[in-house]
Amino acid sequence: MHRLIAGTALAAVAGTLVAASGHGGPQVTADPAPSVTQATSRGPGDTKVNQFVSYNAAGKTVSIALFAAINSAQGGFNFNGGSSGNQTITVPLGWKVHFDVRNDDAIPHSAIIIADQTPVPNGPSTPAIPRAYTDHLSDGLAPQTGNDTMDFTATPAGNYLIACGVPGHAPSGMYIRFVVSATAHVPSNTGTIATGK
Ligand SMILES: [Cu+2]
Repeated sequence: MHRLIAGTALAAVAGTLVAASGHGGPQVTADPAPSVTQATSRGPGDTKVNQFVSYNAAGKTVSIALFAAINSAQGGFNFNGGSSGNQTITVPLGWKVHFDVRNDDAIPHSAIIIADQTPVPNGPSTPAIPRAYTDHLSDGLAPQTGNDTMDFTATPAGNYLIACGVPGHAPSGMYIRFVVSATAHVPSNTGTIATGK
């Protein structure tokens, strides 16, 4: 009940902000300000954090579109514009997580969630959360058309990395941060995020 009340209040605030500023959508920037204030209503019960992340608070589900090499940041070695750990996706502990992973690049890429570690492994192959990795982990999803999904429950709480499993890519900067939080009430996405798709 607490979450429902908070969500309704935030939606009302977001609607007021959109109406006042005159633009029709959320702004995705590198600004680390709480992205939940940019949330706009997406559908019954759904809240959009930004163009990549949306969630259903009542159902405790979050859907994340993850694009490999969405732009030229870090020479293409990025996820949704983030690289070398400069972007963080946070989800509440116990929520159901759905990733739709797409490779926009001319070379193969993949994705896997691993424990936060330094240095990042050359060819990460051990998921820290069961089922949190794509097909073609080492040889990569096909250039430009490759995609796969990852569906898992966000547990245990902790700090993780979303890294490319193709050897050499993660050390080249192809990783962002993923946090399973025991205290967050809703998902968030902060740091360096692509402004368009
Ligand atoms: Cu890669």
